[in-house]
Amino acid sequence: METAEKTLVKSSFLKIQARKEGFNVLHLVSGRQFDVCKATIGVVEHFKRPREIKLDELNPSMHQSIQRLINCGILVDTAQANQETSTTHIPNKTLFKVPAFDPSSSGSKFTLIGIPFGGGNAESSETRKFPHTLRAFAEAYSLNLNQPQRINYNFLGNAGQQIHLDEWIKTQKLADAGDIFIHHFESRSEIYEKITKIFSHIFEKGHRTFGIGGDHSITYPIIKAAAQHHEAFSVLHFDAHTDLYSSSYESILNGNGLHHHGNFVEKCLVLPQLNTYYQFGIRGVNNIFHQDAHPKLKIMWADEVKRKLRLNLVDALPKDQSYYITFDIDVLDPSVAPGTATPVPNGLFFEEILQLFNDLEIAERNIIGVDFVEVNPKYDAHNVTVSLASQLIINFLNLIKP
Ligand SMILES: [Mn+2]
Repeated sequence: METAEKTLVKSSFLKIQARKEGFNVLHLVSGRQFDVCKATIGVVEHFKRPREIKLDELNPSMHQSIQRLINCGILVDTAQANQETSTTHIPNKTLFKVPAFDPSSSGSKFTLIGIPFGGGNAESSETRKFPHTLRAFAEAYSLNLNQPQRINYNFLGNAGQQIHLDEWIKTQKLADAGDIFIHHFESRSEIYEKITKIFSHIFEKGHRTFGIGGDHSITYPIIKAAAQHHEAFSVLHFDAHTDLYSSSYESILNGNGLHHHGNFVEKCLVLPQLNTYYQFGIRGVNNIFHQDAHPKLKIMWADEVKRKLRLNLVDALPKDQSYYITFDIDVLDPSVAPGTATPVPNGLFFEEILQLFNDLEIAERNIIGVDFVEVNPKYDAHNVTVSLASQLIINFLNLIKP
């Protein structure tokens, strides 16, 4: 039997309020609430400073109640205290009512995971609210991806094609890992490291990930995690922008600066595991001087997508390799997706996006992960963009081969 000697400390993420009878403890990381009695609060306060304790020397009822406080995250083992916020927490209601993700499971789950972080985009930090907005929208419309027989696939557009979604649902392989906890005192570098760590654990177990941002800076830490567990892959990047906009003082490639939402692709391009970085939908005056300047970079401009030009680029996508997909909502035309910080006119329309997915044969490819970024609920009147984003996210779940 392992020794039960531990050093425990009260979690620093508790909000304790006195009630008429007893106390209410809100755990700020997990969002869970507990009603407890005065004696329990006494125990919790005893651990205001770290204290050593031998669990098996306690009387059984005290042992049990301390174990319960540990399970609820109210008391923390000091050996793990710095990991308290580097995990995700399953919300009471999961997104699209899919099963909750079990971090100890291995296999081939498609794991939804919210990244409520907008600090990589100075003008649009409110992208951090999208995971919550999406969850609330899905809940309000009772979007349920747990019952395949009830889905009318006509809602997807694209001639109502049911491709892979039924199989994901029937095999119970969709899972919700909840949102990553991000505290406003954490630095950007700490947050990016945390994202890499959390995604790395999921990739390590053989799962696929579906990251829901957040601004586009979250993509590099995810791709970095993917590169730790996949020997070689390419990226399919849908965006109005190349996200290669480093200025001379942003010396990110020298390792002494941090990337942001508009230059993270530069960091991806130097990863040895990255084969080719394909971009689709690039357009507008902010790209007036941009071209395929890097040997790993291939751009299909918005006009080429619309007029089905340069399809040889699509034909050249190798079938025998893995792909990671990153989708910036601003690849769509601002008239259909206004809720984003850096809209660019002459974008793609919904049908054109679906056609492009068809041309790229995404449904037949091995996709290791997807992320969906840059929806800013602040600029989104009447949930137009959130509604379209929900639909596109389900389109992706339908397209990706289990
Ligand atoms: Mn963009």
